[in-house]
Amino acid sequence: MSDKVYTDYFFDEPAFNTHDGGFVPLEEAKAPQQPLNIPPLLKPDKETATDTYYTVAAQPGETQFLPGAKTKTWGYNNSVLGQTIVFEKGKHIHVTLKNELPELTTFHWHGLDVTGPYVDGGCHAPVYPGKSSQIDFTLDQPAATVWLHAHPCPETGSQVYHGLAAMVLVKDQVEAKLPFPRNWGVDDIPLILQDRRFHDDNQWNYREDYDPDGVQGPTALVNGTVNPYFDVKTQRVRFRILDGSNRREWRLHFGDNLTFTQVGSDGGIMPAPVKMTKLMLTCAERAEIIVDFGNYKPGDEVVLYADNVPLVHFRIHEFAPDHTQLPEHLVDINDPEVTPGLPVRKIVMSGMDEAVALNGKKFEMQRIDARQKVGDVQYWDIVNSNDKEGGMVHPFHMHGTQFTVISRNGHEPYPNEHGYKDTVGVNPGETVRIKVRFKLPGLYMYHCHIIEHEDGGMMAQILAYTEDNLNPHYKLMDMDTLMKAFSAERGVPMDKLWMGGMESYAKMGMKM
Ligand SMILES: [Cu+2]
Repeated sequence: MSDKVYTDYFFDEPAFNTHDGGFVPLEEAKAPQQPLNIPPLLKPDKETATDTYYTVAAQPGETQFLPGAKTKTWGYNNSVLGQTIVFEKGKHIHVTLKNELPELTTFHWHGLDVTGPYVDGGCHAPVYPGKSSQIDFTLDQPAATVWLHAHPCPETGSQVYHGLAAMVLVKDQVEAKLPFPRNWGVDDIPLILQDRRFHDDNQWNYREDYDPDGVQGPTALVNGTVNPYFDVKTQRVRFRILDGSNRREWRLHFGDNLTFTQVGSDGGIMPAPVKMTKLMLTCAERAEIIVDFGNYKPGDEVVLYADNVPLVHFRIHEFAPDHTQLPEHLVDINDPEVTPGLPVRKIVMSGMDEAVALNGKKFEMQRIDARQKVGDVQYWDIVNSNDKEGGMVHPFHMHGTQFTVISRNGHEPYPNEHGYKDTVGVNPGETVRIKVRFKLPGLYMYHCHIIEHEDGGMMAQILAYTEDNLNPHYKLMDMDTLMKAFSAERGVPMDKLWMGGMESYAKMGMKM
């Protein structure tokens, strides 16, 4: 492994969200320390040599985050967030999606190469309250840390904020042979990073905290734990970090500037490990890092910080010495040649607040914005047209595929961007070139993953087609059907229905 240790966050400092007028800084937790919640692994309903069956239920519940009243929350097979779902590459997976919530939701598999728009679970795949639906797929993608979250446009922000987000692990034989910790809850630890504001009686209030540039709160939650500690009982610990926030980007570092090693990004293990002391994640991005606590002794405490706010306290216990060295090369990344003759596709993310748009338009569920042939490899240039001063980093996310990052304003991508990605933070004034190939036919959304930006219309959809099916027909959701459903479910007349993203359309004089 290269001995170089990177000591910066890579992103352009003037664009950090700390400078934005609407920024809500994290506050140091006042609640007593609690053990870090580890979302348990979901048990399959049934498993055979070739097939695995799961039931994933979106359900309402109550969660004890703080002393006093419990908070009303939603989760997957859990009161908040979810049980962790494990998929094995090559197996045929069957999932029953149950909606036990009072309103419609969708089940989006963020980072999975599955066909859209139904299995992928974006806005066109509603499951109505009290109903369930079935999906099945066979995964052909490398081991990775991905996630499941609700995605009913323009209500994604509110539902994710309510707690509908769960970690999903893809496993394969390549990762299984690498010298990585993989004992779940012991030395293989999820860190789902979110932030919330607790109102009276410890309740969340999405509408009161609504901001078209992203909803934030001053209290950090890690796996739904306020002010967590974790007992370290092995020298090396692997952390699977997910930015599951609606808007917050997380700048992470350990006390003592402890060096750690990033081994994975969104789409799986990186070709080579990267040593660093600082890591910034934008919304929906994942990083797998391995931390070596070998220089500490029982009784020591190591703190993980977000900016300067303590996030997790690692309490060091006795552990057996571990001298495992990571190889210099971890996995091969298949980087296909660009298909000759194709133009570079240009995607412009523009505006702030209610004015956000993608290629000058707001998202429309019934409009297909682009087409690309399955198997073709094309460059996409992702442009953030905001000013360097006063702009935001837009995390650009694609459904249905993992891309590679080619360049940032013509320069090398960041050192930890050489693996597969499905989300990439684009600085104001920057053009990020990515290489895109769809393996499966379908209709796929691509958008900013500041969730209020996507709900506000910074989103579009592309048809990945095959030569023998140039114009597949999909039944797409429409605003009238959606509004009627929410109106009936909430017992609110259509003209009184409030969804955050709709304000962005209304203020721009547009209909969804
Ligand atoms: Cu954005």
